[in-house]
Amino acid sequence: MARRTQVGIIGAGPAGLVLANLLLRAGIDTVVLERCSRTYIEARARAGFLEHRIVELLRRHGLADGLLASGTRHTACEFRHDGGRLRVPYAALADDCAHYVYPQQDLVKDLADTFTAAGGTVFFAHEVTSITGMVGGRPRITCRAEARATPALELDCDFVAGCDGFRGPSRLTVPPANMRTVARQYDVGWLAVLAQVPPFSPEVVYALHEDGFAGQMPRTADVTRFYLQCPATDTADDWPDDRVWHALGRRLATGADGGRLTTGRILQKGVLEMRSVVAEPMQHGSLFLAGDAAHVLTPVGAKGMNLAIADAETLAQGMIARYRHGDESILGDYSARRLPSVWAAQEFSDWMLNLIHAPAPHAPDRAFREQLRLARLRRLADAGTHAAAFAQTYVGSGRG
Ligand code: RFL
Repeated sequence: MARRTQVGIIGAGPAGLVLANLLLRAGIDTVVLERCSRTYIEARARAGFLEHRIVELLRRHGLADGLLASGTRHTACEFRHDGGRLRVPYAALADDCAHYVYPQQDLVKDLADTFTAAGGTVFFAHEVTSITGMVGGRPRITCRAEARATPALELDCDFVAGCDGFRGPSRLTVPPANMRTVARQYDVGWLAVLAQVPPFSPEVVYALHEDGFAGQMPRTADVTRFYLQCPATDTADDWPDDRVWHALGRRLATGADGGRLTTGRILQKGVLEMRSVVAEPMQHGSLFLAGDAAHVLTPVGAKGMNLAIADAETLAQGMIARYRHGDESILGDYSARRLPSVWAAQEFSDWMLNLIHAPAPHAPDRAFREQLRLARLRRLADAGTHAAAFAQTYVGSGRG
């Protein structure tokens, strides 16, 4: 089956669906191609923290109703270390700007519902297998349908938006000579755990412990995400549920007034590779990358989904200027406009990772790095300009 559209979007994650909604509203014809089923993407639990500026972006475009109605506003986080507890009231330090916690899958569902209700087309269970004609030709996206009886689809378009995540085909289609990939691999893993239990504290808790970092990120009243620093070579099998709960209790120093850690059903458990990658430039001919397709971060600063949505807005502005006024200047500058924010987020995540990660047990500079961590914590405790700068970057109160 052949079809034609103005903008072909690969991927129905936060980046692809925000872009799709903004283009459809502007009267630009667009088709979204998604490898997975609708049921699957609307249940895929990942992120939860939305920065202040991203909540405002979604609100401005009328895409924030669900998150404003059901999300939770977060204004402070806590660092624990060696029996001590440091609460950082970041909203108070950042002009009352706050995070909203709203599960990524709920946002994806809202965005998909809004798009399809407005007449938008998503081909779910269609996997893109090739993208051609990006330079000097007519872009064509080819997909195969999961259902054998459904014919393959060929989509001709003016532009391709590669919003297909880190493992999608878009970035990999670009010859390395035209797009460089800058990466850092951290020598640790994070066991990410999603559990059907209420959070032991209503706020995010980061625990710096000699065994390694542990964290709690509330999601909903009865679902909580936890993280445990672990060797990069570990797998979920190395972490039976009892070991997870024991390590969380010990590292997070729960009990007494540290909060009551409720154990319960573990819904999801897996070791995340701690890696950061940026593709530069984020464009090749008629192909534009947005979100994880162009850059991934460690989950430390909770920035990935936020950057993905900000990319999508800038890309939409560029496409709208191009179709409405023949103005290609924003599209031409897309990469230059987005990369400073991407690198600012990478820098913040790296800084935070060095704050919360315990150095390896046999690292020759372990004692030195431990003292650096404490010095960083003390600077946060002093509610001066350093803490204010942390708060503004953490909550995303500026432009991004
Ligand atoms: P997504 O969400 O990965 O969506 C890409 C979509 O493309 C589809 N796709 C294809 N479709 C068609 N054909 C193909 N060949 C395709 N290949 C792939 C995929 O099925 C998918 O639906 O990318 P997007 O839109 O760029 O969004 C990025 C975010 O998902 C990601 O950055 C965040 O989840 C990262 N992240 C967090 N970010 C935050 O801002 N705040 C957080 O609190 C936060 N917590 C997290 C996170 C990521 C985590 N994991 C699983 C790595 C917590 C975790 C545990």
